[in-house]
Amino acid sequence: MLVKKRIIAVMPAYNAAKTLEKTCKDIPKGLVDEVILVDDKSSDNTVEIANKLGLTVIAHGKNRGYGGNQKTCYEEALRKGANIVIMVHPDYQYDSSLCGELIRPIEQGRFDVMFGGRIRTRKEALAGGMPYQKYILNRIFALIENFVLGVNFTEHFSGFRAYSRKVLETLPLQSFSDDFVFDQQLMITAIAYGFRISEYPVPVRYFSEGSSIKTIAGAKFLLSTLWVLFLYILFKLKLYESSIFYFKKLVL
Ligand SMILES: Nc1nc2c(ncn2[C@@H]2O[C@H](COP(=O)(O)OP(=O)(O)OP(=O)(O)O)[C@@H](O)[C@H]2O)c(=O)[nH]1
Ligand SMILES: [Mg+2]
Repeated sequence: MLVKKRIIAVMPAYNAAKTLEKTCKDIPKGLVDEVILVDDKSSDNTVEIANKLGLTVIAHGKNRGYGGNQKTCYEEALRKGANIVIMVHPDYQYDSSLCGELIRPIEQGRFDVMFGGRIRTRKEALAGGMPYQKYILNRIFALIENFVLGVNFTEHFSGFRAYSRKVLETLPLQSFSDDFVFDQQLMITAIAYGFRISEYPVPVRYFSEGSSIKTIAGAKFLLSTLWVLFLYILFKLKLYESSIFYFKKLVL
C-alpha cells in the first residue's frame, strides 16, 4: 500500500514582502502539506504577510544569512516529520508552479535530490534577465564543478531544490556555512556521499523585486565554492577529512 509522503515547502525569507504572496499562490494546490517560512530579520512586513497567508512562521531574532536561515528551515521541517522538503525562494525568482516536477522523482524513489536547472541557451538566460556577468560566471563554474565532481549538471547555482529526508538527516548541515556557500556545501557533500541527484528544466527570472546576491557576497561565494571543491578533491584522494567530509559517512 502506497504510504502518502509528508511534503513540506520551506522558504528562507529576507525582505520578501513584495513577492511572497504570488510565490505561494503558484504552488500547486494540495501538493505540499505545510509551508514553513523562516524570516531572517526582514525590515519589511514579510512576517505579517506570511501570517496572513497562514504559513508556519519562524522569525529569527537576528539576521543569520541564507545558509543560517536554511538550517532552521530543515531542522523545523524534519521535526514536523517531512519525508520530502522543497526549498522555494519567496522572491518569486523560481517558478513555484513546477514544485511537483522536483518532488515526484524523489517520491518515486528514483532520486534523493532534485534541482531546477535554468540554463539551456544563452539567449533564453539573458532574455530571462540574468545579468551577463552572472551568466558567464555560472557557465565557468558549471564547467569546473562538473569536471571536479564528475557530474553533468546544466548549472550549480540553482536555488530551487528538493531533498529526501535521508539526505537532510545524513549530511552535517549544522556544520555548513551560514552564508550563500551553504547550497554548494550541501550539493557537493551529497555527491561525495553518493546520493542520486538530477534536475528539471525551469525558467530564468530576474527582475527588480527579486532579491539577488550582491557583488561582494557574490565574490565571497565563488571563492568559498572553490575552497569546498579543493576540500572535496582532498577527500576523494583520502588525503584529508574536513568538518563536512567524513570518510566514515559514505552511503554507498
Ligand atoms: N540576501 C539575503 N537573502 C536571504 C538572507 N536570508 C534569507 N535570504 C533569502 O534567501 C534567498 C536567496 O537570496 P537571494 O538574495 O535571492 O540570492 P539568489 O537569488 O540566490 O541570488 P542570484 O544567484 O543572484 O539569483 C532569498 O529568498 C532571500 O529572501 C540574507 O541574509 N540575505
Ligand atoms: Mg533571489
